[in-house]
Amino acid sequence: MDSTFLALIVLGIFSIVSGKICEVSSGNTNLITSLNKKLLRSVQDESEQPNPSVYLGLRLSSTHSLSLEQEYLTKLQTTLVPSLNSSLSELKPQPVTGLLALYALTLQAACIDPSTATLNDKKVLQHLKLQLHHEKQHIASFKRPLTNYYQYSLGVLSLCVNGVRLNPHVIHKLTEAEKHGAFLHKDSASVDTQAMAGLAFQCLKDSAKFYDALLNKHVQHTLEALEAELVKAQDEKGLIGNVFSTPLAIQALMAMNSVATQCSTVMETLEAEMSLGTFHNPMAISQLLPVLHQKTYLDISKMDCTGEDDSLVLEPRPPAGDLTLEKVMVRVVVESSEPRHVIYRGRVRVPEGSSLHDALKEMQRQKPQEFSYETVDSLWGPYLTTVAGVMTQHKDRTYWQLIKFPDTPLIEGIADYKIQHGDTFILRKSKW
Ligand code: B12
Repeated sequence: MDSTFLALIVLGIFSIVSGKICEVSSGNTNLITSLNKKLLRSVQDESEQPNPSVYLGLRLSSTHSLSLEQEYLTKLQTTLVPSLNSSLSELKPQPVTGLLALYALTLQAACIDPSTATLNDKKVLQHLKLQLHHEKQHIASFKRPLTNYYQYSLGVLSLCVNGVRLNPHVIHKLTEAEKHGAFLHKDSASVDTQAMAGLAFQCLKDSAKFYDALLNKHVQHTLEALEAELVKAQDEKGLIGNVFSTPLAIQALMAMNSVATQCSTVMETLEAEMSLGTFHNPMAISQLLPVLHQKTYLDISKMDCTGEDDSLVLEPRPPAGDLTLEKVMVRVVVESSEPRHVIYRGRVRVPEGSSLHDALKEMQRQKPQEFSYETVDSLWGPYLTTVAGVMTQHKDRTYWQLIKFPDTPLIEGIADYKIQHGDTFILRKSKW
């Protein structure tokens, strides 16, 4: 038999057995280095809040700057520990499932045994188990988690990756949620949540020895359903959901060894988006980098922190040019719900390339009596909470939805969306 033909057969069998690894084309590997450097630059930016997901993105890469990673870990611990301690205090407890899960993964990615780390004198993993218990109780009473199913899945993933046996009832609640189509982002399917749950269920499948046959069967069914949903959602450009959910979805499909993923199409699209600068938010980069390095969050359990490539070096940044930018007009309509009515209508001129956040700041500066807004910090940047004195709250499930007129919801937040000439935005108080 011809040797090339044999090699092709072996490759074919290999990809069927081991699933597909979605790789960047060999001519574009410079895009990976450039994203790694972008993420490393963000950790030096004092105006950015330390973000555990960013640390995971750096750790799951093949090249490192070990000294900068170590510095970032220290910075993360100094900010996260007091904040988690206060959220977990018995006086005024706040649900922090997602952040706690990311913290436990951070410790593991740094090769610090999370089972030895404590918060308020209790083990980190113990806290996480308790958070999931509260989430489960909340679902039993109110038919939805305390936080959301994305964080619930992240919690399950983190405990599982840390080798902890989960309470079967906690797992069962997640299989039920999947079955009843509860993984939503407002009214449509949340690919990010399906992907995070997919990663969690793959980990549970790999830990089958901890659970009984019936639960393992449920886990297997849910995993198959999630794989089918992710594959079905892949569009002609290879995207699953939108450009920001696709990296997590690909991570999940890679972890599942799925053979149905359209790898070359999706990687082509992601490479084009990387070249366009779409991935500039550190959180977005942090969820994409593992894919580019053929890793998933499940690989955190295998990390041993030895013999790592320490060759990632940042060149000095070129000085920013002194550009005089043209000004563009932006219109903002603020709408309240139930009944729907306009509570404010305004316009403002801002330099080209400004963000929606810049425009809101300028509107507030010019007319503080008429227009004001408030934000809270989050891992994705500033999250809009109050507009024109109207507040949204997690407990009543309201939020300010960002819409580009007439009806296109933005897929980025106020600080990331770059204004285009003639943009009109609707800030609509909505229910999720
Ligand atoms: C749940 C969720 C929501 C919920 C949050 C409330 C809830 N149910 O808990 C709701 C439906 C309200 C929501 C709203 C929005 N979301 Co959302 N959301 C998520 C999701 C699935 C999980 C977030 C989470 O819990 N993270 C874990 C915890 C530990 O991190 P955290 O930072 O503390 O979490 C808080 C913030 O992330 C904040 N939040 C949620 N969404 C967004 C979006 C932005 C831009 C910001 C700054 C903050 C933010 O709410 C979280 C809970 O308190 C993520 C998916 C993902 N990959 O992260 C998308 C995601 C973050 N959301 C996204 C978007 C675009 C939005 C909106 C801008 C949509 C819109 N057009 O209005 C709005 C935010 C508008 C605003 N007011 O600033 C994008 C962001 C992409 C990007 N490049 O910025 C993501 C990645 C989904 C996606 N693939 O499109 N979201």
